[in-house]
Amino acid sequence: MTPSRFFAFAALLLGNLAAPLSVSAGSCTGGATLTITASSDSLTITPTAQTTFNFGEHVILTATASGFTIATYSWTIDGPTIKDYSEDLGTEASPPQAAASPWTTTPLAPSDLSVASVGFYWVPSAAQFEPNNGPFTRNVTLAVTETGGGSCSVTVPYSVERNETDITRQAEDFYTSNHRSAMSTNPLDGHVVDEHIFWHMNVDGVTTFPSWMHFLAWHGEFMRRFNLWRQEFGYNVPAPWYPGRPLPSGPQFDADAGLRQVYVADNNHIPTYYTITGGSTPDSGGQLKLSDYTTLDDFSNSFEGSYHGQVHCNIGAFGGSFFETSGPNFGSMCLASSPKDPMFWRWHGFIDVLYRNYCSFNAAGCPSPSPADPAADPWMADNPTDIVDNGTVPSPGIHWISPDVWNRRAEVTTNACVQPPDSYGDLVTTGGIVRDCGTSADHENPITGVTNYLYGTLRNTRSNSPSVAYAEVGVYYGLASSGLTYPTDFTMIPETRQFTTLQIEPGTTTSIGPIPWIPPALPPTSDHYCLYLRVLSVQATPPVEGLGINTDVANNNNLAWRNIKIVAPGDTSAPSFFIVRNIGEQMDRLALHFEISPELVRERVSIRVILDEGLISAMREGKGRMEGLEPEGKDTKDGYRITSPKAEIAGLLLAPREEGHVKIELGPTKASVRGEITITQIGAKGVVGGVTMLLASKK
Ligand SMILES: [Cu+2]
Repeated sequence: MTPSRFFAFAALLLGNLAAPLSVSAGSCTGGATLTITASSDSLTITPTAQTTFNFGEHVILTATASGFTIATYSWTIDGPTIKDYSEDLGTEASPPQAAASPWTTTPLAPSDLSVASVGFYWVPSAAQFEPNNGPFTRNVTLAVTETGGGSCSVTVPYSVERNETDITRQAEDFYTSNHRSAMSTNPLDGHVVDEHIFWHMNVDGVTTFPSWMHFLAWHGEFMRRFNLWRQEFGYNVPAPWYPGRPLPSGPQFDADAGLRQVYVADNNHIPTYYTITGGSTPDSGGQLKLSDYTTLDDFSNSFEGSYHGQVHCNIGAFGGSFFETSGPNFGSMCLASSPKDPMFWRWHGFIDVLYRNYCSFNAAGCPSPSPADPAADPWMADNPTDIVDNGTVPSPGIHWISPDVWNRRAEVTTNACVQPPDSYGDLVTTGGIVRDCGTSADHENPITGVTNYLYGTLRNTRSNSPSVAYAEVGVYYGLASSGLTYPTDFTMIPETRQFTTLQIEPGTTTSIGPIPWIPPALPPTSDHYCLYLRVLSVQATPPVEGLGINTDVANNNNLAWRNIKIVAPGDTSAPSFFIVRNIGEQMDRLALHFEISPELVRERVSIRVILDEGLISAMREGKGRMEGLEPEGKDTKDGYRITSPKAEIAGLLLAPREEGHVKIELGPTKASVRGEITITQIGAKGVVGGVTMLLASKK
């Protein structure tokens, strides 16, 4: 049969059958037949015949003849292909190696293509990387010569793909099952699992091994080796996952349900002593933040047996023995066979981020660090103009109206916020995913004594800023005041770990949070909390603070500040309160500027400003004056009515840290009225801070 006639025959076969035959025969002279059997031994002990293969799945092609004897073989396989690869790190070598063995691949040699059976892997062409997952057709042609003369050939099309639906045919399944030892009776127990089990059985905790084999360094190598494999076969490198977020779900993330537990993200927040910001709860050695661990061993010894193991066993089913290589719990995240579970690689991705964070603080103590991430510039906006300016410093305008943090009284439960679906329909909670939990327009004034939820926006839109591997945002609250100093006037919300976010890609802006918090009761002289946010990443220059928060927030795009009170319009708007405070080191004559937005001026909204006795006497001592305000009555206790869109009380003489209280009363307004009152405190050195009262239907 000539090749062209065979193609017609094959096309007929394909047209008649839904799937191509796994065993494909060609006719040769005299009624003899030549057959190709395609099979794989990646997931089974005995090779299983199939016609669709995955990238990363071992393919075995075997020729058989009936009615004649084959003298010579010549295989032509549509590429690209590799004959084999080595994922072995060399962990089991004795004596131990000074470094991990390199990743290598081997091409098919001419001699491999002239025998009865050929084993290899299909690898993608440049156009066949994720998200182009196929199926792609790859033809195999076998041409043989017959003993005693004559020749014949057969061409068979096969499909190669990345599976998007079957949890047993994902990258992890092939990677961890391939290269099974000859003795193994469990088809899913490949070299990768064996090497991981060997490490836990023989290396873990033995400090005489070279530094690359210690817990954090070795697992970093182990993970990067899988990433090289994935790149070879066109699978995306998996994003790390922070265990304080829900488990992602979908074929790329799921394991057999029997190997998993119900996962509770809130039980797996990162202990604050492993964060950059730190917290108030010490680790057993007294450490409050990551940089407090004097040596890498101090960090590693604390981390491995506690948080590391806890997350493993909060995902994976209990039972079985830790080192088992088969059995019902083989592949559980709670056993040494955990690399079978896709979440192993996402969890260790996060662990490697913490390792990189630690090594950035203590490079000298990290002899085998994971490669450091390049400098980046994650930021939060100070005001709407700052967004237009894309975070250029110093930011213009007023700085206490950040649109990038807001409070909700209930958690946002939409998929877009919690677990956005990716192009596979997977619900993703790993890094690299843009979340949408709303905007500052959703802000609700916090209610004291009950759990509220803070959300925020984190931006990675600065030019030349690469992917941010890890960022955390420390959130602090202070009593509403136009004069605030960080850290003196602020309390840290201990749940800053919920603003931990991973792999923010260049050019993306994502929601962060929630941070659950219970606002404490307010004293009568304040009616809301001011929020101060600090974005920290080892890839970014830490904020430079100390010039007062107004200057600091203007000069650092990784600082943000929100001092906004939402006032509901209507007949009975409750009064607002805030603190005026001298945060300087000298006596100062402070001024308060009032700016009324045009909507409120047009509606002739009555605004009354009442100073407490301390501020009345401060004004007297400072020879103060007022502009755009008129006394409401004969007594100073009756306060002053604002009569102009711009008003000022100047000359409030206050000693350092001295403070007084201001009350603002709004007269009746139509429910539809919107607008704002911006109050700015000005000292000898310029703007100190401020409070904005926003008329909105939400309160
Ligand atoms: Cu682990």
